[in-house]
Amino acid sequence: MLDFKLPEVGENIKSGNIVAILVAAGDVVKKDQPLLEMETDKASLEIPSPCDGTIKEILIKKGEDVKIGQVVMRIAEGKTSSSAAKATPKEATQSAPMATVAAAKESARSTPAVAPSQAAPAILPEAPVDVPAAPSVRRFAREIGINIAQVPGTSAGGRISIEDVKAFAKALNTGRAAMAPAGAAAKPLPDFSKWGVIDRRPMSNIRKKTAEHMSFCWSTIPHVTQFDKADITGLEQLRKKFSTPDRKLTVTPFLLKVLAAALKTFPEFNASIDMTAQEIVYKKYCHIGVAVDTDRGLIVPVLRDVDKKTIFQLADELNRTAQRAREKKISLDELQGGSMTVTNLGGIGGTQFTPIVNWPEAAILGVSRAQWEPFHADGKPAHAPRFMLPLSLSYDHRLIDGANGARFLRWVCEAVEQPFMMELEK
Ligand code: CAO
Repeated sequence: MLDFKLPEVGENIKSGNIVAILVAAGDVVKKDQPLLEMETDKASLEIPSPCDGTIKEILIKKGEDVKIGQVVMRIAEGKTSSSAAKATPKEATQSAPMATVAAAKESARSTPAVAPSQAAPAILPEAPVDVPAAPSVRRFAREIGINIAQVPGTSAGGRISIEDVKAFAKALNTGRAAMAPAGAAAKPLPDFSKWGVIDRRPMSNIRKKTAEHMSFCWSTIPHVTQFDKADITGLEQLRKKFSTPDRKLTVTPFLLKVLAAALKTFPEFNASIDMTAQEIVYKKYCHIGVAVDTDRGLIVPVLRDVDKKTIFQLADELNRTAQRAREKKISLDELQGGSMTVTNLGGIGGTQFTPIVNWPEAAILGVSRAQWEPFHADGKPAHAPRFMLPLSLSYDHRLIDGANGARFLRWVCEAVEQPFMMELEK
């Protein structure tokens, strides 16, 4: 008969509150099967059985504060007990839960977070012990295939409730992992007024949607950003030559045209990854989103069939669309169905930036401000300066390999460096 004592569960933890007793007298238990749920002021955890056996007597009650080392159960050890279970009671009771804690910590360190769409009970790591959730909540999350470490807690101190787990699961099921925005809301901010005057204002709808969508894109897509520069000295001459007061011709429509051709050459950039079906969706159309800065925030209307339009047509459509976006005239339909997005911050400034891929697209082209730069051919003294356009391509690394990311961007650079190849009218 083993007098099972409440084992050591961590440094400086002297006692804990029993929140649930998971077995009854007479139950046959296996080694490592949870017997108790206990909460300490540092963590919530399950106390596993040190051996195979039969519970003979339970000496504590739910809600009771129990000291480390106190005998909590009597267990008749079964014949199939492992060597660990046959160790002296002291060794057994002290080593098992510590191993669980250590394993959980190790698991939390070494196992990457499971992507929401991939969450499956079989591959879920044990939640780290410092995730603030009761064992019953952890168990519920485990049972429905949710990694508790990813669930934002909405109770005091970010504690995770069963309702939080359900809300998270619901968000996953509807394909909208609202994890990040909920998490942001869940984590209480400090009281900033302690340090000075503050002003709180409600978020606009655009801000809410942008926050939710950006968090989702950022947490779902493994991003890589590739940087390059295109020599647009020739393009700049062409642009100025054809720009009129009636038709503003900027670098953006040229890039749209080049991107349309690049998407045909590199079909994996005009694709979406479907992790659920384990398939890649290749699109045969070429619709490109353009990020527009409005006084209400960022809007990304999509220009349709960019490959079939001339640069002049694209310039006109871009100007009209940007204007309509700023006048709140863009419909929901116009914001959907993009193959890829271009975001040009060059009119504002900056040397490079790392744009976030606009899910479910696979890539986004960031454009920074073109600048005149000295040009040294073969290490010789500088020739006439060249007008260089910094480009940054962020892409979904699940779908696109780094070498293809570099090839795609180089291709784009070389295409804009040969503006005489571009057909303005066709
Ligand atoms: N380098 C140098 N100059 C540039 C440039 C660049 N990359 N891009 C634009 N310019 C110049 C234009 O030629 C124009 O010059 P002039 O005033 O002398 O005619 C001026 O900057 C303003 O251009 P624009 O930005 O209005 O025009 P556009 O067609 O290139 O861009 C649009 C249209 C809608 C993309 C842009 O107005 C806009 O809203 N950009 C912001 C996008 C944004 O917020 N992105 C962030 C999203 S988060 O990733």
